[in-house]
Amino acid sequence: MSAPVAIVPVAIVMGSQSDWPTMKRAAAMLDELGVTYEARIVSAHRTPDRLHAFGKGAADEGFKVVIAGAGGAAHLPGMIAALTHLPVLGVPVQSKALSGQDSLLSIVQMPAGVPVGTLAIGDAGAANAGIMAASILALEDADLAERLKAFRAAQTARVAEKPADQ
Ligand code: RP5
Repeated sequence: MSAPVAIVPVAIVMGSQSDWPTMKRAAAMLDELGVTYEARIVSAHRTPDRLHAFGKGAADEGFKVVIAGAGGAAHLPGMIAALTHLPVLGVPVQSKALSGQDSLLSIVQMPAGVPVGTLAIGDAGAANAGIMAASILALEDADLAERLKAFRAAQTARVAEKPADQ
């Protein structure tokens, strides 16, 4: 008998290899919080069939949350949201030409009925997407909720009351 396949709850998808330095911030947060994920390159424009297959099959694959990052004409998060009922968190990757404002506007301004939870441009947005994915999963996972609380408490404890070297 084969071993049961472990459920991986988070998919991190990105439009290009060039998005990975940003999107690995989401992966690092999920690692820290003990949440498993799978990272894939899915381009809305260069691999449209892969995009369609991923969006249609994400729930059946067992994913609970999708983090989608793209830059420039960043249609990936919105198209995935059009293809699945799963929550989609969109990360605008900082583009060279317009510093990510193009990415942000093409992810955030979705029509009513097809939401994408849009985070900040760049590294902070990717890190927060990881934390937010964990927060969503923690609604049904008490151990993860405790790890999230500990993470937040440790973050608070690291903030000094006074600046160093004054
Ligand atoms: C988008 O185009 C990707 O998400 C990436 O942010 C941007 C540039 O892609 P590359 O030309 O670096 O592959 O589709």
